[in-house]
Amino acid sequence: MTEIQDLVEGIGQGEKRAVARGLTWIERDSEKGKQLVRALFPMAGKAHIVGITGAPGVGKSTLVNRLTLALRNHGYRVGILAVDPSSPFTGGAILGDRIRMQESVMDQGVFMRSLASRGHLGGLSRATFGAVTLLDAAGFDYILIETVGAGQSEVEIMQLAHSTMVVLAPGLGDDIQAIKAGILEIGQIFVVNKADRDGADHTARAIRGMLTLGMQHLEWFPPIIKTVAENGEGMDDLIAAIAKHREFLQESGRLDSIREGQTRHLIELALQDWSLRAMRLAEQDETFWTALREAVAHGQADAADAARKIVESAQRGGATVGS
Ligand SMILES: Nc1nc2c(ncn2[C@@H]2O[C@H](COP(=O)(O)OP(=O)(O)O)[C@@H](O)[C@H]2O)c(=O)[nH]1
Ligand SMILES: [Mg+2]
Repeated sequence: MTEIQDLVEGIGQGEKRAVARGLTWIERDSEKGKQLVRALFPMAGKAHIVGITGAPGVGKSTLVNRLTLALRNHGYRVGILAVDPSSPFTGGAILGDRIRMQESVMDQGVFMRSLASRGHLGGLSRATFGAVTLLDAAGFDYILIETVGAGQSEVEIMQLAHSTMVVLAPGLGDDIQAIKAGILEIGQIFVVNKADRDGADHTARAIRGMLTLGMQHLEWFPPIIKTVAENGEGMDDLIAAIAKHREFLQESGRLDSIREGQTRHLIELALQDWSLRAMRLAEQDETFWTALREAVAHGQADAADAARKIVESAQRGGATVGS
């Protein structure tokens, strides 16, 4: 058995060590990691993927911890990904999160990993896609992805989720600002956390007002759930809201189209890899490459012609002079 087949089998059986090793491959964005994701993808598709986004400090990590405990009490297995491009694995914020997570981490039915950006374009969303696929294939029923939701790759990450939860807290003064910043469109469930503080009802009403204004035409009206993540209040309401949203996705056929979109995404990633490899192969053949480059520079060939020649030569297994 090859190393990858071995790992695929271990992951399929939910072995934590195989899961951890596979995630490391994926996080490095290595060729082996990509092969692994492609091999695991057909095994995935059962988990419910929940995105948790919101400004720093609203209580996302605390909420993820509580939600995880509540889901465990219902007998579900939970995979958690903390995505924060500004905090590398050893960074302070993530470290704090990890300490808070420890209660969950001790449990066999829970797996938690922080993903940090490896610096190259699209690397974070690709790694997250791979990590979600892996946890799904490993049989986790719920996959929770926590992100601050600021940058482009985080928007892409949110598109991976079946249900996106937007978390707000009263008294931050930026409720309306956050709502204006396009967060209405991405949230299918709104959470007003820190409901133990003054102003939670006000925040909930403000969200409801904005939703009512903009979204009468929608088939799914996002519920607004008040929680106190610190003591676990509201977790069962939250679980019920997620279950209801999944039902909606199932009945409306959206669950199938999300899976189709993921399949398309996987093919697109493979295509990007393949075309980049073709490009590198062409560049390694100096004569071929120089001839192509100069032809384009002097207008004797179009860039698209050059691209076609690169693809053709890669199909033949390498660049050859004059082809
Ligand atoms: N009063 C109150 N504080 C909370 C609640 N949930 C979280 N916090 C606190 O808010 C702070 C930020 O929480 P954290 O989970 O790290 O927020 P994140 O940055 O969104 O992940 C921490 O000090 C938490 O203890 C809550 O429901 N009520
Ligand atoms: Mg956090």
